[in-house]
Amino acid sequence: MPEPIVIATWSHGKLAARTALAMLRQGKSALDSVIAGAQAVEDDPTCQSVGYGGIANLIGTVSLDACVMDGRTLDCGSVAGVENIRHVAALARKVMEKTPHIMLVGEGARTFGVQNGFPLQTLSTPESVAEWVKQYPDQTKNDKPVMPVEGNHDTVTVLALDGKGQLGGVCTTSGLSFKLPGRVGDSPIIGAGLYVDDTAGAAGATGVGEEIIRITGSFFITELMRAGKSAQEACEIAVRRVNATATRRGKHAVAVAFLALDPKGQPGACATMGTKFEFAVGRGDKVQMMTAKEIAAEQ
Ligand code: SD4
Repeated sequence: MPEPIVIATWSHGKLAARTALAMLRQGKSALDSVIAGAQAVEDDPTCQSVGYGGIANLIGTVSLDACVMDGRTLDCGSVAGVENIRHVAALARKVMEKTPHIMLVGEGARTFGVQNGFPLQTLSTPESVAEWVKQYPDQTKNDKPVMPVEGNHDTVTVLALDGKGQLGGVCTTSGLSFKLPGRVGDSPIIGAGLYVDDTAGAAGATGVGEEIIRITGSFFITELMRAGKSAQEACEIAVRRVNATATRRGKHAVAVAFLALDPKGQPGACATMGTKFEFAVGRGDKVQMMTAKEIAAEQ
């Protein structure tokens, strides 16, 4: 039986990884564990990029995206542009379990949530409103989203391998700060923000979603692992593809990072240059913060 492992993006990934690791160690499934981990961050108002207290869009509304995927069955579910529901990872799971569909958006997703017992609430906190006002004091002078700067992109993407050798993954986010109303990034898009297949591996993303969607980042990494690349090599190739794509389009480097786990639980990570990417790794009885360089050195 494999040793369970969980990896989760950014510093608040530590809370997600701690929550998920405790469950994995009790024999819970990868999918149950990662969703509980993501939900702990959705509940944390100090995390201003996920769930309750998430940063608002251009017009000051918090609008959440999430998806989940089960590596055993390839079952997946997703919600996008959801307002007033905090636990969007659990909502994405409900879409997966209770509907013949994969993705629900906007008002439809919210109505489905209400029908399934998810409470409606404001997702803004005094702190998140103050942050929005501070960063974007005069919206009347701007008609384009302000592109993210370091620290403004903090999706929680959690990948785990459980004791039965099954993989599960989740992404949950308020998306890019100051996004246009209706904008959806990579996080709820199966294959872009997340892809999980026990027979190949699991991959997830964070950063500027447009560039992740452009290369179908997570599916790309998973298929590279299927073709024999390690999780680390696959993440590095995907980052090179992001860079090459940006160069070809005459753009400067963009902030994107990937995490991956192979079917045996070997992790990989890579980020574009200048992205101060860190992530939590939970294995044994410990959760530690690591960088892509540190995980690469372990290989
Ligand atoms: C998005 N990828 O909406 C998300 C933002 C993000 O870390 O990852 N932040 O494009």
